[in-house]
Amino acid sequence: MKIADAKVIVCSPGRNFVTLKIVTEDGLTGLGDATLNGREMAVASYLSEHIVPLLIGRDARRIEDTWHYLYKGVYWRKGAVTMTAIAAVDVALWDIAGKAANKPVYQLFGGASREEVLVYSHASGATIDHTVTAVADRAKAGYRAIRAQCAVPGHAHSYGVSKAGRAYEPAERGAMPAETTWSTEPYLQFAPMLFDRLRRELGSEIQLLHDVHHRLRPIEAARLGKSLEPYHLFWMEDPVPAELQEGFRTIRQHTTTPVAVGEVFDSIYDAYRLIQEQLIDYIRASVVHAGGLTHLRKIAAVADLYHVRTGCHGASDLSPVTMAAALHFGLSVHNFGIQEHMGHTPETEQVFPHGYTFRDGAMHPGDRPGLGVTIDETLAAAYPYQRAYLPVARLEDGTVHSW
Ligand code: KDG
Ligand code: MG
Repeated sequence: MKIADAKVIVCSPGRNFVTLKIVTEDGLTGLGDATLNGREMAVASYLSEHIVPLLIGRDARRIEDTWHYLYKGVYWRKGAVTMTAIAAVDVALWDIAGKAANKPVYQLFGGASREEVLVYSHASGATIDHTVTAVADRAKAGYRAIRAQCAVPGHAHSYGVSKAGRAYEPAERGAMPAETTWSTEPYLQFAPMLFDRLRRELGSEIQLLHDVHHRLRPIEAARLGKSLEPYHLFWMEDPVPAELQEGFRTIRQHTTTPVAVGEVFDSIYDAYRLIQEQLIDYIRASVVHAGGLTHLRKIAAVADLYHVRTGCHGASDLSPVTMAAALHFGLSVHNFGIQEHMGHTPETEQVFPHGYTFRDGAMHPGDRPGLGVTIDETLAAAYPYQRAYLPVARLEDGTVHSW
């Protein structure tokens, strides 16, 4: 089953996506997502210039060998661009493996460990009232777990708040990134008020999540976690930037609010100390940015030893190909925790027809052979790439801060 062709498809049905399509001599096709938000063309070029020529003629069944050939063979290991490119190849090969076996990919991973994949949705608002309404609306739509974000009064640019009436989409098309301002103290005072209202109005059953988006220092995150304890969050996400894994010890010493981290991680090496020292509760590494299904399953296996569960990133910049792969992973992996489901625009759904489904707050990857996702290349061509950047954050005095 030799690889006969591989090509990179870049499209922008509402937002940019990079997709790798691999075709075998027998005519089987596999898709892999290679989207790295705001740096899409770096991965597209890495794939087409450096990886596609290596794939032609390789045995598509040798997934593990191909992973190491691309990881160790490059000499320059790790990094978001490299790991996203490797992930695209890996996921496309698992798609092909499923089709060759006439089985959904989760059946190649030991089968289903559960009946459904619990997902969480997003809700946000410009005020607490708006956020309470938005969370209640998501609950009415069937979600049992909801991430709540709210603009801090006087600080219009709080993370995760959608612009009136529109789905939240942080990347903006244009020549330069948008600039936003951030102020820690008002946020720390405000966040518990938000969750106090949410619990009083919506009760204790609904699972509430919150994303701090790397904005705090360890002692500030410890204070936030402590102040949120009465509202028993499912998790507090990315409380601090995680380059400094030791920083999580401070958070852990002070609070029982569960901690989730890892959407920007590219491999187990970003997370092993967090996992081994049980400094986190959920690992958010994703199929697309952490080396594909092959490597993410290894991360999950390490995490399982230390009571850490999975909570994969699933924002709109992770394409339906990644969503499908994440659902096959989530259905099969033993220590699954939750899967993010932000959803996609109708244009994106049309470009990537898929077999996964949502019902009563949970999803299922479906039983089509492979991943169960295709790409309509003619439609994709109608949405050409448009440069877009994630915002940059500054403190009120102009200092650059983590966005
Ligand atoms: O590309 C960046 C987004 O995916 C990220 O900002 C979304 O933090 C995010 C989340 O938890 O979904
Ligand atoms: Mg996040």
